[in-house]
Amino acid sequence: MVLQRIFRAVIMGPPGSGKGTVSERIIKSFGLQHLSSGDILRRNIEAKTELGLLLKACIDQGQLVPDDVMSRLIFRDLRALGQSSWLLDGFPRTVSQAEALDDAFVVDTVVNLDVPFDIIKQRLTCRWTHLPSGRVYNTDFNPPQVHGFDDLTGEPLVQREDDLPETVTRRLKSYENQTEPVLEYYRSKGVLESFSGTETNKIWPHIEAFLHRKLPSINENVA
Ligand code: G5P
Ligand code: MG
Repeated sequence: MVLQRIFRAVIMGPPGSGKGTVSERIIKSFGLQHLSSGDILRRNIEAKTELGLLLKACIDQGQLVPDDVMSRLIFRDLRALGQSSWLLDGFPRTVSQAEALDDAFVVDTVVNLDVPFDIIKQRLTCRWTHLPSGRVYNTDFNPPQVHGFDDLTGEPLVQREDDLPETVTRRLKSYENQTEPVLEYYRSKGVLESFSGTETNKIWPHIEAFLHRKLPSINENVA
């Protein structure tokens, strides 16, 4: 599908709800640019800068990175995308981040993945990630063709340190306290669309149909 007008979307959901997995499908079907806050942070950590050390400390403890640091990093990358349509994954995660985003860009829609916490805990213990691209695998759900290696590049996969069970519990707590209010923020603006379920393959057709309905109406507005 070729977009005729700039379309800006956010994907939200608890840690491990499938934001990265669903984002991959959205960008493939709808051609949006994908920006993941977690991937940006992990690339900074890989670069072993002073900032990277601070970020690693927050992430390993299952805490959010301070709003000003996160916003600075994400807005720099968003500006670099210019007039493209994009899908933002993992940002905003606090009401103050949502307000900062609203000041800078119009968000057309927010897709929220509503997946039970017990399902999430199970999934994250089996996740393997290709750090340079952010591609995710799962030994049960979507295993790589060769165990431990990325399908496209053949490079090694790693398990994220913040996927340790006690860190996952802390991440879920910080989601409840700091990120759930963002859902209310977007609900009151009338742009939130929630999709509930325990399996990505069952949720996906609903998201795809929703975005197909949403995008033509945006194109018509331009005509
Ligand atoms: P991240 O990197 O944004 P989280 O915690 O929001 O991390 P995460 O862990 O990346 O989210 P996800 O993207 O929602 O999860 O889920 P995913 O990777 O697609 O799927 C999880 C696993 O389940 C994968 O193995 C996948 O294959 C599998 N899976 C998917 N669907 C199914 C299914 O149907 N069945 C099964 N069995 N498996 C499935 O953020 C990391 C940290 O960075 C900081 C915070 O410290 C955060 O904790 N951070 C921020 N701090 C401040 N502000 C922000 N805006 C920040 N953004 C990030
Ligand atoms: Mg992710």
